Amino acid sequence: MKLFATPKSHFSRKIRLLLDHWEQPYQLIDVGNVATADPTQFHHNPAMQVPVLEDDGVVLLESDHIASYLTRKLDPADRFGVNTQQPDILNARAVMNNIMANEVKLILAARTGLDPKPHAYFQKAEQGIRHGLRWLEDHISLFQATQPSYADFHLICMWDHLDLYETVTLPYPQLRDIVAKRSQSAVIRASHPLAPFDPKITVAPND
Ligand SMILES: N[C@@H](CCC(=O)N[C@@H](CS)C(=O)NCC(=O)O)C(=O)O
Repeated sequence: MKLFATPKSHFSRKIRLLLDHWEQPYQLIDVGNVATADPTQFHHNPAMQVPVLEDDGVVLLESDHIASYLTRKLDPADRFGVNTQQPDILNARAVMNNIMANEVKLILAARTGLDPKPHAYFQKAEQGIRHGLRWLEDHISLFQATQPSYADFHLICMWDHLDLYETVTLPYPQLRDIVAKRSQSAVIRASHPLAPFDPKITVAPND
């Protein structure tokens, strides 16, 4: 099983956290700079994004589709609630995906030489992040179950990435507390965006 990703990719970390909790061995392949406009660098994903999963001849794009596929294959009882149909959890996950996508817009604008600040398009993206975070803070009960869930993993990936890039200030004490509590786990810390790729599972591109 191969996961094409980058060490800092928050969308890829959603999958890494599932695989790591299932103790499933996999090769983690760093595709390099995601601003590159060449599908071959992304295992031929025409969207030119990570994560991409390759497993037993199956290639799968899109983090939540990958999570769903892996759950059906490795964890049919779905202990992390990946395939939940609960509207409030699905809404929380949509809000988090939107925050993360907006952050990607802002980061890639800056990385490719465009200052996002004066543009209404990017100002809306930043506002989308702030409104989303406020919505999540106001729906904190969705994250307070005793057992960690895929929604918790998603929150951790989103939060640590925002914190690292300092995209916005983070005055959301309840979200911060949940992430801090969950991050006491070594499994969760192992995929922090600043943690090195585990050499046991890391291979160079093109291997
Ligand atoms: N909807 C996609 C989003 C993936 C995504 O945006 N990944 C980022 C890295 S965290 C990326 O590759 N961005 C490159 C780009 O958007 O051009 C998913 O959930 O897999």
